[in-house]
Amino acid sequence: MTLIAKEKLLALLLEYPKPAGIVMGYGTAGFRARADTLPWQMIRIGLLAAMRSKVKQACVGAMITASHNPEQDNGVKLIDPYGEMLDQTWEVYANNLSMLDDDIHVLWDYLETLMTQLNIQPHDEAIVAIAYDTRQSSPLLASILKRAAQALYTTIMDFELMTTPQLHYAVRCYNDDGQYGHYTEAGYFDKLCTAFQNLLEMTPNTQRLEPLAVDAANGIGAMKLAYMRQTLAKFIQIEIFNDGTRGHLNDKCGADYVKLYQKTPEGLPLASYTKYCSIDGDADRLIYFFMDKNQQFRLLDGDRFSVLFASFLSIKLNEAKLFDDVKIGVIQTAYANGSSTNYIVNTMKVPVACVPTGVKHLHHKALDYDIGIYFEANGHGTIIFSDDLKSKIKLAIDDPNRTMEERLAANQIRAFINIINETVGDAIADLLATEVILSILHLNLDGWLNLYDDLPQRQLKVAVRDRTMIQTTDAERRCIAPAHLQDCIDELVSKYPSGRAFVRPSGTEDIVRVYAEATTQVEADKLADEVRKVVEELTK
Ligand code: 16G
Ligand code: MG
Repeated sequence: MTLIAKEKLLALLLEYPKPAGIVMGYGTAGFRARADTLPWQMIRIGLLAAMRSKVKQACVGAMITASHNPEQDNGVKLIDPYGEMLDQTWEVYANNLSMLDDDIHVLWDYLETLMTQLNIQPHDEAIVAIAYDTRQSSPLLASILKRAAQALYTTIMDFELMTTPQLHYAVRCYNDDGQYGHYTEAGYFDKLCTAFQNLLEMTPNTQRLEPLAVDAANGIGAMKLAYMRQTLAKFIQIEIFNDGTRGHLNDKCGADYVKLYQKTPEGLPLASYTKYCSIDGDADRLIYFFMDKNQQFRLLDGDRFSVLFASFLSIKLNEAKLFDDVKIGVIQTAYANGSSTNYIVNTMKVPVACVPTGVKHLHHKALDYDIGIYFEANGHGTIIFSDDLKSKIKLAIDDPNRTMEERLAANQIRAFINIINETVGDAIADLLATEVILSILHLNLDGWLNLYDDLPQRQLKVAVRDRTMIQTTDAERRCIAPAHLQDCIDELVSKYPSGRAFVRPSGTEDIVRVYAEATTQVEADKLADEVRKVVEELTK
């Protein structure tokens, strides 16, 4: 049997050889590169997916996407049984496999060593769920991954076209025996749409929802939103633009473009709607925006979702008389605007934790709370609710000694939980959650934006000789290497009222990122530039 596996693998290695000298690391969001340099990597990741499934004795996911990157790129990341990102200790195995050349004996030896170490057999059962985004390169890459996993006696669930959060959801549901929901696409949409509808219908005096124009980045989200658009037409008019029929994926559109360039995407009718939002190429990021009365572009980013979601949940917990029994918290990264942190801590009285960049860090920290709300400023985030919280809500709903108002609030929280995709940030789920809150709290985008004023900020990229020279601590807010860099930054920052700045090596590009904020844009720009100069000087 092992011989057959070996033969199958050998055939794959011959068909998709590893280019000489290529080096690739499992980064913050898996392997990502130009699509034509990826086939060999799919063999390794297919093997790893099979091994992971055997060890966990559960289904794992493999998502093929390069998210907001251009069409010619692609990537792959693995999803653990609970719908979360691959365990970090396994990133090491991914990197080890990636380093091995096409020698079947060496590769097989490594697999055998790993199997002994992990106490698994080649024939142990394995299930891998595969899905991909709309990139032209995706089906081929998926088929290679599939064949590699099958060589290790793996059953494949082939979901084909799906958003990243959909696959996370499907893996979780499959392993949860349907407790979290049904793992099919219909199961996912039914859960979200039904919860949205329930929450609106049970709430008295909701505000009519204004039509929403969605920039779907010419990606997979457009296709999936089309179904939702129909199902929810009675409640909200959702119009989909950049649906892939004309433009290119993520090209001058999508959440990353809008956030990065702080401007409207191409392909939207800008005078016609009061509300716009952009999702990214695999629909796990969401950004809202609108044109104000002076026709100025106004952005609502990830920090704003944290504020909106935490406000709503705090209000409902208070109404349900549950606030004091529940540990609610917001998790941010150093990129969160200082004003948002200030507003959440001082006005809303909700604690904020800061963690390093990357969804896995935010997600992990969010598990410390009954309600852990996490968003990166770039629009990637969700909420996690503890089992204990869910039981408390259920008890409150059924408790005849509670007032109608308390029970209604508990019921609203329960319906809201069902709109949220707890496994990972989900643009479609977050969009529905946002709309429903705006309707219940009678907010328009202007009112939401006016909850607090952002501090002006500036981000810069600095090219350095070796970005690993920069080492950080305290959730990337302070530098410990090179020597004196932090002292220099501290001195520069002290000259600016409300000034803040930090530097960190990028996890996705060969550069160092500088962030600065201050009370005016001129000052934020100046501070960023001064920090850039010391970074350049000390990394020469
Ligand atoms: C990846 C991360 C994203 C993070 C970004 C930072 C995931 C799924 N994605 O795209 O969360 O904001 O990297 O990039 O974790 P940087 O290290 O280049 O600043
Ligand atoms: Mg994405």
